[in-house]
Amino acid sequence: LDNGLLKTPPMGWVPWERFRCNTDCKNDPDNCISEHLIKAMADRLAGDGWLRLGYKYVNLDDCWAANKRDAQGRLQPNPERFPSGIKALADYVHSKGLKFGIYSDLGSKTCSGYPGTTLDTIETDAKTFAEWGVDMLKLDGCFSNSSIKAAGYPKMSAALNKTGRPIAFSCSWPAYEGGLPPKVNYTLLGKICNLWRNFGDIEDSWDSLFHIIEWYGNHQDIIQPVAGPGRWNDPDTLILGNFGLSYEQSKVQVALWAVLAAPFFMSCNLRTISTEAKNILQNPLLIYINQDNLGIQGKRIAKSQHLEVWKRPLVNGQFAVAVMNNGTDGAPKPIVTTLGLLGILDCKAGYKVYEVLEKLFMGTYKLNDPIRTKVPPTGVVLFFLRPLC
Ligand code: A2G
Repeated sequence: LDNGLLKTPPMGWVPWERFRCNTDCKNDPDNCISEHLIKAMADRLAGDGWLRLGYKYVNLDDCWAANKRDAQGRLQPNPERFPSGIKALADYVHSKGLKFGIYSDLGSKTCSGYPGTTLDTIETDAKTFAEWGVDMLKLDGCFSNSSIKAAGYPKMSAALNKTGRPIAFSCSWPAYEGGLPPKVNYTLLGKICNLWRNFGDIEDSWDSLFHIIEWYGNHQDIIQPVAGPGRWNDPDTLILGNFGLSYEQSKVQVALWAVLAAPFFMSCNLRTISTEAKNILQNPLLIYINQDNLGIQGKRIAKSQHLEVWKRPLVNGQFAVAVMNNGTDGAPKPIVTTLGLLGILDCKAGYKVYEVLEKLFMGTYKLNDPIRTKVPPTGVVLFFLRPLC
């Protein structure tokens, strides 16, 4: 969507994968969906070095709304959990230098059963969000059908534009239509949305993560060309820092998300995140790759039984290359490759090669020099290559 926003993939935090629809503030006050939780995460984003690195959005997901619209037909927050109102919450988030995102659903109800945005409330809701100071809207797709979606997503895009407030627009539309043409029109999505969920929801496991990676690899010829500045494929949130991924598996997610030019939306508890996960997510070279200004989504360029090689071209003739081992065979898999085999041939003088996630300088390589490494089971090696030319 050519609204000047999200020229690089958005970075920030969303509650859904980690906090779900926890509304029990009585028994679980620190973890229920409430202004208290959002403020706490805003404090962490601003205070613990995240914002400085680019993690600037703090978004609501489902379960913020009251069960009924107000007397004027506007969405309103649950009064117990958001006693100060959404405008005050957005102001708080902005006072930290962050941006604020909200969630609605194009349908009669949200996925968790709260009031949705119907075709005849689109204009009202867009106006309400703009008045509240919202910077991003995710519009989900439960409880509606294909024709409502076909009418409603373009209509919301236009309504947001009409508010005059820059509001990034995240569309769940393709995920509800199977993610592929002819049911999904990616050319249209690129015109009306800044990002879109192609596929089902991530869960806190390696199986879920790997399944998503495979979907992006298997359908890359369709989805890779449509991504670019202002329009991104969204494979869902970063789940590292939670319960399901090992250290090596956590590195797989960030490496692949960086190569895929995917949004870096964390969904973990920033108050208790481990130093290990924090160090992975705060790796400056990783973020540099994810945020590359060319905005070209990477592709899987080779696949054998357990190894996959993914490559993303970056500005100034640089590249990122991820080698993933999806096997569970106990020993790290030794690999030998060359720049020539990777198709990185432009600079005959050679390239400096770094391993991003372990922060290693591996040396300078010419086109046929063997590059040797080992890839742990369900693990990854992420190379950054900088030409000497
Ligand atoms: O509703 C859907 O399942 C969403 N999925 C998920 O991300 C979350 O927002 C949830 C809340 O009830 C998609 O947007 C595809």
